[in-house]
Order: sequence, then structure tokens, then C-alpha cells
Amino acid sequence: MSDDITKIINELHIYEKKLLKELEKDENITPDKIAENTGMDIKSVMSAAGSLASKDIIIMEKDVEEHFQLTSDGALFADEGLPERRVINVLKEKKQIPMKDLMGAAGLQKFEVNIAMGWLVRKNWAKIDKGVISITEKGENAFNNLGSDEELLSILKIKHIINPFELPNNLLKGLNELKNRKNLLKDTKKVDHSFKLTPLGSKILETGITIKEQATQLTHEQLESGEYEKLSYRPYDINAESPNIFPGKMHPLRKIIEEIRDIFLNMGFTESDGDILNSAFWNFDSLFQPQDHAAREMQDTFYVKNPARVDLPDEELVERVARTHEDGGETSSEGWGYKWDVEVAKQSVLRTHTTGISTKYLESHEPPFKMFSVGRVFRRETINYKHLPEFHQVEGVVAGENINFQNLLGILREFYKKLGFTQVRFRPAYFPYTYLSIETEVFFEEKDSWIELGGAGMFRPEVLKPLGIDTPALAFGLGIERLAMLRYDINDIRMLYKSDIKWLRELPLDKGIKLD
Ligand code: FA5
Repeated sequence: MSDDITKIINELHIYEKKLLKELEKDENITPDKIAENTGMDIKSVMSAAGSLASKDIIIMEKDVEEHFQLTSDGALFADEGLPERRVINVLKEKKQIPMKDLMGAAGLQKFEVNIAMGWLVRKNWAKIDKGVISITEKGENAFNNLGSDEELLSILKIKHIINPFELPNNLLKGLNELKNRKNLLKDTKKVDHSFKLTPLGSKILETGITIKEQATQLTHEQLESGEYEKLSYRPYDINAESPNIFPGKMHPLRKIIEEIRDIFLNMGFTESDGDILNSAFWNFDSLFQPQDHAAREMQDTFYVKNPARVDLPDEELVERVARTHEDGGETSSEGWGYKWDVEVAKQSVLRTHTTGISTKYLESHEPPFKMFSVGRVFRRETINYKHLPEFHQVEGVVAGENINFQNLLGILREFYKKLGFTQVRFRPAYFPYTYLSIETEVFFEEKDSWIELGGAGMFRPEVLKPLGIDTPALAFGLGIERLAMLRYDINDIRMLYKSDIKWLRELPLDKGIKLD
């Protein structure tokens, strides 16, 4: 404990020490007096006090005192009487005055006429009817009796300034009435601060503090002459609380996309991309997905009205794909055994996966190669905690003479490992365009369950042959939002698109595994 106190004392600023010393001498000392005694300016006294209060060494108390004085209008009315009083003085004799004669009869200035009429009616001292002002019974009674507002006016005339706390109740009522009138009183607030030692403050003083000038900024001369060695320094409190800073930063989804791109680029993949608006040909047909496949249904795929049709690539390629669907074409397969329709292939769709980018790439490149792409895809999905109608996939294809299924598993394991996920497993799956096909799953500790992250497999000859590829090719397509869920510990995929500013701000900048 005493070590703690010594540490606190050592870290006190010289102004804080001076303030405490003054409090030790006189516990009722005012900030002004401290400033006077120590030669500090009042701002420094207050900021030292604020700092001591934040460390729980003193308590700052605030006492607000309010005072009222007359304005120039107020002083005029205090001398001459309130405008309505001056009218009553005349009405007492005359009983009635036409409004137009009011100024002359009661000796009012122009600006006082409206004030007089307003308050005569409000105080129920007079009635106004057809341009004539007549005194009421209350007005008659008021003639000999000053209201509390008027009493206070006369007190203010003599005392100039009053403190409401010193007023008896009836005058307080008068004060409220005068406060309700425009521009009669001005109030000044005086704030007095006082300081009280907390138990910690008392302990610090018991331990004792010495005031020694401390160096805060070193000069060139002090460094050169070696004087700095003899100076005393105030230690920094490196555990002091500091304000949270929320600098601009990359959106978490964008961040993970960039990480994924880095990983594949570092693994020697070439990046490619494609169009969001695609032909059904590239999105489905080139992948040996039959034209009556469930995924093509309206309820799964967004078909675009404008343009409703998209141009197809060169006829020979289309013909090869058509024949493969119908009877297997040049492959040893029997195909799907139906009549392929070019019009269906021309339909324009929002791509439902990024796998069309891979077939297009295969068609225009010679193996060996490693290609990846990242893109947004669209599906008519019912939104829930792990499904969005619009999400991102990272797609990859590796083609070459010796490429095999083991390479596929190795690449996927390596990719997930680099992202920080070590618990990965593969399940047999089905896609019309791959054989063997797998689904990859990663263990989600938060939910103590496995979550499906993507599909993969070896492209079938029915896909590769029509595209002119004679080597094996492995392929994969992985969901990125699902990965982000794991990375950022979120239970609901929608969080990534909610722009929840609190969550975005508080998400640590370094949330993510560093790449080596
Ligand atoms: C495909 O899209 C295949 N094209 C993957 C593939 C590529 C297989 C190459 C073989 C060869 P699937 O429909 O399972 O597969 O989607 C892949 C991943 O996208 C899913 O595992 C999941 O992580 C993610 N995903 C799918 N639907 C949604 C959705 N509605 N919202 C968010 N993520 C989704």
C-alpha cells in the first residue's frame, strides 16, 4: 500500500502537489486564495484540481450563487413606478380614460403604453371596452397597496443587488413576478468551488509530499551541458486511462476479402474476375448443369428482364457444350439425354456463383495454371442468420497434368490454416460439374458445431472437354460471409451488412490472423 502511495505521489504534477499543500494548511481554502498563495493562475489551479479529483485524491464541490440586479428599464420603473401603477394613480380619480389619452394622462413613454395595458388586464386592475379603460374593484384596492413585485423593486432601488436566498417568501413571489416580465432584471451566477480531501488525499498528505521543480521539457542546452542528468523528472503513469480512439478503418468484410486475396496471391494463384450479369450459358450450361436443373428455377435464380438475352460465345464452343449435354459429345459420358435449347442458354442471370468465371478462364487459358477470383453472387434466398440473397464467394481452379484430388484437399487445408482455422473437415457432396465432390466444413467453437463453408471437387470431363482442356482440374467455391462470421464471432450473417456503427467501431483493428 505504501508503495502505491509513493508511486501516486511521484506521479503528481507539481501544481497538484502545490494545491494539496495549500489544502493541508487550510482545508477551507478557495481556489482564488490557492492561486494567490502559490503564484499559479486560476486555470492551472482548476485543472490541477480536476486531475486530483479524477484520481480520487480530492472531491470538487460546486456552489452556485445567483444574484439579481435591475436593468436600465428596471431602474426606470423603480424610480417612476411600474407603468400599470402610474395608470391606476390616474384612474383612481377619473375612473375611465379613453385609450388614446393614456400616454398623456398617465405620463407614459410610448413603449410603456402596451406594458401598462397588458399588466392592468393581467392584474385585473382595469377593463378595456370599446377603446375605454375603466378601473375595477381590484384596481381601487390596489391604489393603497403595493404589490410584492413593487416592494421588491423599491428594495432593489436601494440595495442594487439581491440574493434570492436572503428574501422572505412574499418578496420571493415578487421576484418571480419581476422575472416573468421582460427585461427588468438581470441575473448573475457566481460559481464557487471548494475542495475536500478524500481518504486517499489525507493518506498522501500523511505520507508527505515535497515540492521540487521537475523538468517537463528538455532543452537542447540541458542535453548538451549534461544538466539533464541532475534534473528531477515526473514519472509517467503508463497505466493511466486514455480516451478510446476510433479511427477510420476498413470494413471487416472488405478486410477479410483482402486477406483472402493475399493468401491466394502468396500461394502463386493468378487473380481473375467476371461480370455480375451473366449468361445462363456460362453460369449453368458450361458447368454441365442440365437445363431443367432445380437451381435454375425462378425461385432460386434472379433472371434479368433487361437485357433478357445475352450473346453467347463462338458457335463451336456452344455446339460442343450442347452435344455434351445431349449425348456426352466427345466424352465417354452419355450426357443428360435431352434436347438442349440455345434460347435457355442465352437467358441473362445475376450470377449465382463464381464458378462461371472458372469455366470462362479454362476456355481461354492453357494449363498449367492456378487461378482464383472473388466476387459477389446472387440467389433468391430467404434471409436468415446464415443466408443472404447477395454474398461473396472466392472461387479457384488449378489445372495441370498432375493435378489430383489430394492437391485439392491440401490447397483447401492450407488456405484455411493461413486464415487461422485448423479444424477443417471434408464431406462427400454432389455438384453436377465435379467428381469427386466435397463440401468443406470448419469447426465453429462459438456454436460448438461445424459450419459449411464451401463446395469443391475435380471438374468432370463433361465440363473440361468442351472447353478444350485435356488435363485434370480441381475447383472450389467458398462462401466469404460465413468465414467472416467465424472470424468476427458473430452469430448472424446480417451483422456484416447492418452498418452497426457501435460494432464496427469497437471491432479491434487487429481482429484477424496476421499473415506470415
Ligand atoms: C457453390 O456455389 C459451388 N459453385 C461451389 C463449387 C465450386 C463446387 C467449384 C465445386 C467446384 P454452394 O451453393 O454450396 O456451392 O455455395 C458455396 C458456399 O457459399 C456455401 O458453402 C456457403 O458458405 C456460401 N453460401 C451459399 N449460399 C449462401 C447464402 N445464401 N448466404 C451466404 N453464404 C452462402
